[in-house]
Amino acid sequence: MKPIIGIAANERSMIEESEHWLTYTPKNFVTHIQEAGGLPLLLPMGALEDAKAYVQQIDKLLLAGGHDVSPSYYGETLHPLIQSTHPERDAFELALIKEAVAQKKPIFGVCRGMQLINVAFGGSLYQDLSLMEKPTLKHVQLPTPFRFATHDVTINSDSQLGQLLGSRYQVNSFHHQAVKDVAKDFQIIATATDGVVEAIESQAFAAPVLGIQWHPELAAQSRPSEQAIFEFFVHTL
Ligand SMILES: [Mn+2]
Repeated sequence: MKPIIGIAANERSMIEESEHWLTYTPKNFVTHIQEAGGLPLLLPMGALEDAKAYVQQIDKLLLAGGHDVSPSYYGETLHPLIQSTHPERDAFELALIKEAVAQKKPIFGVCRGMQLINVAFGGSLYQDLSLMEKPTLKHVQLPTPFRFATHDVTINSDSQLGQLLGSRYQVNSFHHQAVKDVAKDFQIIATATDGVVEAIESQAFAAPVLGIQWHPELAAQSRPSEQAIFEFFVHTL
């Protein structure tokens, strides 16, 4: 049996200013989970009480990138530098996280997914990287294509991620927010050279919870080590 990987879906309008909306996830998540031997299953936003039934259908939960997390979940109001939020997406994905923990199913978050995990368990975020005290690296690497790694990270060599990727690694970068206070019960397991948190994990629950700040789905086609992250998630986490 292939592991069924539930992917929390995003929404967008079909064309600018259109009233016709699409439920979607970036196809790279689908293809790289398939290549890793998993069976991706999209979970559209819906009623919070349905999160339980959705999670019952899956073996593991993937939280993808996209919107900024609504700062009300970590006790702040919207800073002028915050970008697009989607309160319904926040609420539904938080319900999925709660259910995945209750049903003892592993969770993997990418970019926003990692940030939402941190907030879900009591952590906070920088609403924009310019609000960090230290000068930062270029964490929005555009216009450099995302298949290229652009900054270094140091990964805790005791962690499974460190054993998979090595303690010195390079990643792509496409985020304007970052973890501020890490959630209780979580450990920072990867950090950029400017101090930005690039991966967190928790072993405090019945199933592991892992989040990474970079985008393996945008690099896995050309970098085997990034595809290895999907294989680790599908088969090991
Ligand atoms: Mn980065």
